[in-house]
Amino acid sequence: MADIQGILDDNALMTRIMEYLMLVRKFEERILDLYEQGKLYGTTHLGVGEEATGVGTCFALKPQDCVLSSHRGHGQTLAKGADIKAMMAEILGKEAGANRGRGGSMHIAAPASNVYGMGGIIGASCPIACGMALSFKMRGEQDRVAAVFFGDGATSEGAVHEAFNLAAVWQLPVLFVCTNNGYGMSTPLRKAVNDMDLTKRAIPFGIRSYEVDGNDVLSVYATVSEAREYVVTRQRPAFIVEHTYRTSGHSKSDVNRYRTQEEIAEWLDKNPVARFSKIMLANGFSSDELEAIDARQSSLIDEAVAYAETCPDPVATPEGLGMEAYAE
Ligand SMILES: Cc1ncc(C[n+]2csc(CCOP(=O)(O)OP(=O)(O)O)c2C)c(N)n1
Ligand SMILES: [Mg+2]
Repeated sequence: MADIQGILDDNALMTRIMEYLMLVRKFEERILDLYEQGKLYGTTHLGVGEEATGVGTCFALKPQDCVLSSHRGHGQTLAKGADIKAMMAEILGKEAGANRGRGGSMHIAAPASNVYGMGGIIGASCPIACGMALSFKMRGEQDRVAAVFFGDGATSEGAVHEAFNLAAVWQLPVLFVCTNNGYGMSTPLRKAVNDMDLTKRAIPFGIRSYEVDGNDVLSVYATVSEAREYVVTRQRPAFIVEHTYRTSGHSKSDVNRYRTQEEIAEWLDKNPVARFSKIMLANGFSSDELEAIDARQSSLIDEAVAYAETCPDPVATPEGLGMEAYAE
């Protein structure tokens, strides 16, 4: 595994990780708040409790690496560097949004940060990641990977297995990242698969796999760094299973009848943000410093919401219907 001590000794990196864990958590809590005020269209899928997966993974990537997300990708998109104001405006359906307000919570892209979009079709981003990685290979871009996030439920989708096969046969630099939160909507993983060890999904394709405690941001960072190194030096895909849990519901229509309050409480105790705060305190940061980070991140969210709320709504015209559906 890559060097965790090296991260612990890097105060600037530690601070940035904490900033993003807090930013992602606060961003999603505010989205919930805005949703409950009736300010969002459609639904939204929050990853409260899963912050360390997006932050740890995207921090281990390089700026030139491309990311594709699933429906639960706010944290990943933010951590890869997407503009928070453009994201907030998108979620509020505004013309100034990342996708001009046409995509909403589930379809945010930020090409300037090499984030090529979240998406609602489970598993469908995996073949797209293969196409991206193929383009890197054809252009001779050796130090570039396509990282694609998907859930445990998606691992039973044909598209994921087809993408594994293609990536293995064509030796593509794809980092397949499974955020295993134990559920696909209300279906627990134990009822969806015969063998809960998802790393075995990579075996038939000869793909190297890794697994990590997805609530431990430093382990995620170190594991993804190691996997990325393997992908670029060997020019082969890798599969990472990050074990985590969403304490938020599947989406806004989730009434949580499929799991117990005890189970949720148990995972609230493993909350990755609080867990990393303890690591910061044990490594020389003061509670005043943590409070200052917390306040700064709250201000960023306040500014993003204030900005988004004043942005104009998109104007619907017949000519505009196809806009933003295709790249020009
Ligand atoms: C191809 C496809 N099948 C079914 C759905 C409906 N659906 C939306 S989210 C979801 C569960 C996905 O579970 P998982 O992959 O574990 O991701 P998580 O929601 O847990 O992050 C399903 C079945 C869909 N969007 N696309
Ligand atoms: Mg899941």
